[in-house]
Amino acid sequence: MELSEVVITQAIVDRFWAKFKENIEMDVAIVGGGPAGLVAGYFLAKAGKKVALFERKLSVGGGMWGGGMMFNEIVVQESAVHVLKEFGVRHRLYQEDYYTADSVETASSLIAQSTKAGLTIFNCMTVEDVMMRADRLTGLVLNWSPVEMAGLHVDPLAVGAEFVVDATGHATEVVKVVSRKVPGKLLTPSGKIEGEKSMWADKAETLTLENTCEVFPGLFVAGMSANATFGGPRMGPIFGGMLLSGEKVAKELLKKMA
Ligand code: 48F
Repeated sequence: MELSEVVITQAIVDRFWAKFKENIEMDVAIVGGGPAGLVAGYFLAKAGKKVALFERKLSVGGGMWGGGMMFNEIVVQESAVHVLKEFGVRHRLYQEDYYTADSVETASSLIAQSTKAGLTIFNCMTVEDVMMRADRLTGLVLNWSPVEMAGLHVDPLAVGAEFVVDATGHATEVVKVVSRKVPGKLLTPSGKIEGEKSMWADKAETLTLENTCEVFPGLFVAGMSANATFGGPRMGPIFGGMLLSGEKVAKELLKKMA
């Protein structure tokens, strides 16, 4: 049978719109497909929640692919090794408490396992704003990333979510929007974004976990975004805190939605 370009087009359009329509309302919307967002999506989907992740770039995986300075290995401490095991990532002991893993294997495993668990990923979509009611955040405002990149004046679309996770890394993009539009109301010590501090790996790894929480009604922060929001330091290419933060935010959300 001769393959038809028209059928190929119909198949893609039909399947994509079905997928998008299925996620116009969801339990949890995750912004950012780095390690924290992917791990959060995996555990939420595994628990049966309707969860979608929106990523600005063509590829998900965030800052994990390049390891440290493009040396494509990452370091993970003992306390987070169970997450590597959960995702089937091979890892090796380097010295007590320090494990290494191939960053490409880790990123690709997080993507493969989270989608297989039921996480829907929309790439090339940028979250440019949030949907808000009097007392809480109720969803996301989306546009195609090429629209943003070309500076085209095209109105966005909105999707509803019971909860949103800002997993946008150093940029803290969702928190920034909320802070700009509802000034002084974040659940941080100052009510504003405290701002990321310079590198201190040990402190940062502990704080990443502590800072993973609800920062505005309906909005949680995870990963590097949690540290930047609450004024924690950066940590460089040790990724245990990111993995544990994704796991923690999923647990907290499952408690909230129980
Ligand atoms: O930066 P990223 O990997 O965040 P993370 O999960 O992990 C941080 C580490 O990679 C590393 C580190 C720790 O060792 O310090 O930096 O906290 O992934 C964030 C993703 O969010 C996307 C961005 O393209 C990246 O892939 N992103 C950022 N803003 C938006 C967005 C937005 N407005 N809409 C959609 N995606």
